[in-house]
Amino acid sequence: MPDKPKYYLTTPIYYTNGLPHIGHTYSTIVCDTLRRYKRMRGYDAVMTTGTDEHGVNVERSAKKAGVPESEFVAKMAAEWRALWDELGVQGDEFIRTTDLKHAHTVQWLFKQCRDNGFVYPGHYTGQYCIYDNAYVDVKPGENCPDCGRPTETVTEANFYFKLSAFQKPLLDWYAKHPDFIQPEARRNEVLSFVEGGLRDLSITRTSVRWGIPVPGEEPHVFYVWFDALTAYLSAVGGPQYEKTGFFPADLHVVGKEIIRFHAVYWPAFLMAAGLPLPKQVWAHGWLLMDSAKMSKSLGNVVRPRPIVHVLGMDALRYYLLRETVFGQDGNFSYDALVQRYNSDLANGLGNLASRTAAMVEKNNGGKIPKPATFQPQDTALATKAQEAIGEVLEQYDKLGFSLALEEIWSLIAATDKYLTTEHPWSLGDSEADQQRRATILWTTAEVLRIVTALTHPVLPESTTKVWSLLGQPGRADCVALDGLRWGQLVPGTALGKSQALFPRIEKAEAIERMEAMEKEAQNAPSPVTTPAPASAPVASAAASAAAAQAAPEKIGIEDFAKVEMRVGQIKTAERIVGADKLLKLTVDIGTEIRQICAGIAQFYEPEKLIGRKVAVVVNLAPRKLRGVESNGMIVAASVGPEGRPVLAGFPDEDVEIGARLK
Ligand code: ME8
Repeated sequence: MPDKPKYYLTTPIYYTNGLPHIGHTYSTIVCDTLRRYKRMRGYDAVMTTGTDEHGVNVERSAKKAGVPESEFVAKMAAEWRALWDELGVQGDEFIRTTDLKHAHTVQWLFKQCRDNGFVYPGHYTGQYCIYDNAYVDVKPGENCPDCGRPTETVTEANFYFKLSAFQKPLLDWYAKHPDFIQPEARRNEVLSFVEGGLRDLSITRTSVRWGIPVPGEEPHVFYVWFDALTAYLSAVGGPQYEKTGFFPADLHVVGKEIIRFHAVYWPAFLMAAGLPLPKQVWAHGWLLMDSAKMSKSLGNVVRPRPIVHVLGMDALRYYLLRETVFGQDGNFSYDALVQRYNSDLANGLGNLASRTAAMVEKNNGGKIPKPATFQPQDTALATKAQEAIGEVLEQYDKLGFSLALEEIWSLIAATDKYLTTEHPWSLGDSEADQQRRATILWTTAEVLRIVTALTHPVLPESTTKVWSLLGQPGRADCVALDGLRWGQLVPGTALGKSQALFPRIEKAEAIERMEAMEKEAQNAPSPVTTPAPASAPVASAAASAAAAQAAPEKIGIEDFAKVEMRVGQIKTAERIVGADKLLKLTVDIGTEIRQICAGIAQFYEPEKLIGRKVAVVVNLAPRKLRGVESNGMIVAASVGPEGRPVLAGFPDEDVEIGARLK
């Protein structure tokens, strides 16, 4: 038997500094539906989803939760995973960017790009908050948007990726592959961005600790996007991708705000490394809440769990795919959700299934009847169903989920109408009536079988029940859609057990319950609140490498022992031109004289510092502040709302230079 064709698709790799809302759910459900669909079309389809776990935001969130980063991300990733399970998502690979295999792939990709001459060392200049240890997106002179304290213009050493070299190759690629970026509007947006010229991209950081180390170049860690995009490769074999045969991806599904990363940076990295490019990047629109993008930062999010608890997972899947045209923005409303549930699922599919089963039970002893002579109205419904198969598959192929579902529900509506017109319940016991009823019931059950198979990728839970209710062999997900035809329902098949599908629900009550649960979820403590026990396993070697440098709020003595602090004596102190808050010091730490920059210039006169004994962290990785190397840190208290630094010192005794602080 020939091998099945392979199909590889991906969701974005979601940030772990928050929990999923239904915007994230949307992308994931789209991919899960497509993966199920492709499998039913005979593909060996594989889907990757996962969590993007590095970077300053995770550092901060972990700090806020009072746990080490490795523990924070492990708990958050477990939450994301559990939710996808509850939504019936069958991701084949859940990649975490703290997985060791991922770290190796990122390091390998970097080496390929570097060996091919597309990486060079340089410096990055930006506004840096010395209190939060992070670059912030503000102009020189502006304060940190997070803590409100002054920022510094800082220059740090970085490795740059020669993105500028890929302007022409990318434009050539887009021209040769007109379907590479979808939809059209996003393609145009990317084209004009690339045509406008590409600037080289800084792909490492020395100001961030929580990241994948650049081998041999510590303290450099990879920029989160170089790290996260590579997850698509590490999930399917990494450097050995040829062995799995799934790389490059057939489809990357992303939200429209991250199209540039996927349609410009990612293909450029791959070209630089000599790797094949994905076939397509599809950017869908946003779920809006009150006309604004649903997002954690705006606080206007709706979570999937309350909806799943009240209406079931299929209801949410159906609503998301039916209500929004793929590629466009769509507004979320509880009202429309319950409306869809009652009209399309309870009264539509659910009602058709239960009344068909009840009629077959009552009139034919629970066995699919044998049809007699088909009348034109039976044949008309058969034709509609047969045509629907073709149309629905075509729409699924184009990611036209809402149109596919519209087509299926139009078939359900036609069948309801057919039953109303043919009213099999009012036929009598004569031979002719029995035969007519058998024909109508077989026809109705056959529509239901086709509808069930076509809807399965979207409604996996309920269609599995309908499939067994119809007594069909195998599982609904094993149906070969390519072989689905009108007329395959075998008379005499015994119906299976009837199970509740979509019980009708009162709209106001459903909304009230979902809103109450949403409120509860918003007020619930974060899933990550307790400090890690000393023996807590770290997420991975990559995480532990980074965690070794991290400083959680509560740590064991062995962690504290990693910080080496010594008594130092300031030998020289001078201001730095252009950096009015920084002083450049040379400090004797007993074994050597170190150059250290300290953000104390506004509070200490340089001359008065000479000879002063201070506490120095001596094993900090060196970094550049305003282009000046700083090799260690002077310990100071941060006093008052403006964070005035007060140097720690030893007024009681003349301590020896180089003595260790324990
Ligand atoms: O951007 N409507 O992660 P993220 C529709 N880690 N989709 C939405 C949405 C909304 N209101 N809000 C979020 C990142 N999404 C990076 C990705 S990939 C290598 C790295 C979906 O957690 C949408 O797919 O911010 C969007 O692109 C993604 O979640 C962003 O997730």
